[in-house]
Amino acid sequence: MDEIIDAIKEIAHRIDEVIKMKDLGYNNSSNSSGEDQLKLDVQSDLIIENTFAKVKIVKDLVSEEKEGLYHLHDDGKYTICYDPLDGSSLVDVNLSIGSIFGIYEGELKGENLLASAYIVYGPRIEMLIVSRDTKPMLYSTRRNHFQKVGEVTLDEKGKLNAPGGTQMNWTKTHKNFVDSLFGEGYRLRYSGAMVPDLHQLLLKGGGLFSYPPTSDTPNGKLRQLFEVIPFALMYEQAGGQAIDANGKRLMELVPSHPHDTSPCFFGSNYEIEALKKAYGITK
Ligand code: AHM
Ligand code: MG
Repeated sequence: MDEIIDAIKEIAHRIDEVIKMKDLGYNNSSNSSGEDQLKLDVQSDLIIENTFAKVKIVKDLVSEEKEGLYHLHDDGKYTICYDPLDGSSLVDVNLSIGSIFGIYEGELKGENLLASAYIVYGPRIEMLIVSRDTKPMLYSTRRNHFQKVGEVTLDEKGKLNAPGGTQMNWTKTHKNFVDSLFGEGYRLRYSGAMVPDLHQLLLKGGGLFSYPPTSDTPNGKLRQLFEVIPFALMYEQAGGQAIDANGKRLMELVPSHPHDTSPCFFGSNYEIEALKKAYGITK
């Protein structure tokens, strides 16, 4: 597993370099800047593919940028499911973005996720790594090298509210619940990239990140294998909870297709218990 972590560190520096080299689309139409985004996504995907191609214990890759399974090594043991550049539409406005990795063994489902990691490309490059028997560990870069900062733990109750999706498409139940949190004094923190948004909650004690079922996306927007399940492990191991709109643990999801999505709620215990009550979830 150390080899995979080392590869992820290498990937972090290489993608960060590509982001910083990218031509800005400020003077172009949104269309041409959109094409630039696509190129950056694809470039990041290639960096990840080429780096894991050198790691013999990696059997297959599943990427947001690829249709199906991408085979690497016959004798490999692990499948890495990843989102190469989450929130890439925010590059042109210079907000933080990220990469997410889920390391699975066997059939691709929540139960078989062994470890996960994400990288935040912000003012500094930061990375969190977690496994089933560790707390999330934060690494931050100093002079281009990752240094261990410490374990991350969520408080029982947070102060931040990160509500995803388009409000006009929310259910009444969800709208009332989000409003009730603001009524309790929660502050809005939502950038539109799940990596920095979930990272902020993790480092600031907690709160709630939600991407509910909406009338336009009844199955949510975020992908199970490389977005939802890897972050579910982070939040559970940090002492919080991660569930879908029926109260099912996201770690129990079994996707039937690599790109399946799921509604998702990540938070500290207080907010998730309040959400269950608001949604009428009894378990
Ligand atoms: P992307 O895969 O096109 O980058 O979209 C994923 C992003 C997440 O990072 C973020 O949480 C979500 O989309 C935001 O969606 P919305 O603008 O609907 O709230
Ligand atoms: Mg994404």
